[in-house]
Amino acid sequence: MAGTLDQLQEKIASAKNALQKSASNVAELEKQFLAKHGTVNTLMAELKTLAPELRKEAGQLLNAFRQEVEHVVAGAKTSPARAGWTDFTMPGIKPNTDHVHPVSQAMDEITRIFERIGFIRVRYPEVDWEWYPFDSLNMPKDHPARDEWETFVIDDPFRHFKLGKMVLTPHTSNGQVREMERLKSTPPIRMINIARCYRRQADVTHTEMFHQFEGLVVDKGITIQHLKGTIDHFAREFYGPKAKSRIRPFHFMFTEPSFEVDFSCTICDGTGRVNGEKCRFCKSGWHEVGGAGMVHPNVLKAGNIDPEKYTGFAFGWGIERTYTLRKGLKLDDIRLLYSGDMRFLEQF
Ligand code: FA5
Repeated sequence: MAGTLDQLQEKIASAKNALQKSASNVAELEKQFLAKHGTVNTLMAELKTLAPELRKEAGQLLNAFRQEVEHVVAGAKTSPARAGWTDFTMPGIKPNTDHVHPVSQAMDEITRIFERIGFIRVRYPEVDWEWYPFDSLNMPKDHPARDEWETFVIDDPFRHFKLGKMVLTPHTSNGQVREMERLKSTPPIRMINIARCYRRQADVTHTEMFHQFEGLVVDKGITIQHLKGTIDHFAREFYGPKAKSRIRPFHFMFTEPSFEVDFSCTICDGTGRVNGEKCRFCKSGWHEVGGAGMVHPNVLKAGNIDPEKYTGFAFGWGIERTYTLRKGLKLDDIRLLYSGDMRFLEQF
């Protein structure tokens, strides 16, 4: 019996319905609709049952259906859930893993430089009783020298009657007497203390949170020569073989004598001139990075070490400052280091 166009259209409609509802993967779709005995070919075979004058229109309907099937199968190929497979050769999406922050890189490098010459890396609290950053360092209560450290004080209901108020440590020197206590007041001491510090300061060369590294050496017969030798060693290791250091007289309550420490400029190699003109990075050939000196006898006493038997030196420098003086690292504003701006940080 000859088929009718209506019957064929009904069959195509139910096949389209099955196609839309199908959640099968690519292989199953191809098998069900496009294979030799699949729906498309089965319907095509019905063409022969139609009267010749109906075949042209029926053929167009069937071709449209085939294209719809092919479109659905092509879509399924790009959908991993329907494709049933994954192309592991496709380039992946690069994860934004990034890298270690420049200040952390500097801390690792500084640690290694000092560990190689026998220093031991330690860490002490960033929130500490004022005894450690002040009183134990020969700065009695209410001494005006404390003002220089512009310290954040913690609202602490448990104020210690001997150790005083709690503060955010404004310098790593709070580690000096803590290290003497850790070693039960028994030299030799060779400490490198790297920590965050906090001060009420914010401008292009200061941040409220910054990092310092503090060296402390105490033993019999320690002199300024040991201090200068250590500073020179650090300069060469960190800035390169041509780097030089110099110490200038200064005043700290916890060292006597005290010095400010400068490193030669890495742009003009300490000459102060580039191509006959004044070096625009340093203007003088030198950059100041922090303080140093011979440990004051009162500090040794606060750590229960006999200043008649032992002497020591200490230094404390800013990591951000020390790092940004490296060759090619002209940083107009050190606050950029903590801006979280990836365009800036990705350069390091
Ligand atoms: C001190 O903090 C002394 N404790 C250093 C010291 C240690 C002297 C041991 C003697 C013996 P000063 O306040 O100068 O010193 O700070 C040292 C360095 O820390 C500065 O030269 C600077 O490089 C860095 N620094 C200080 N304040 C800030 C700040 N707000 N932001 C960034 N870096 C800072």
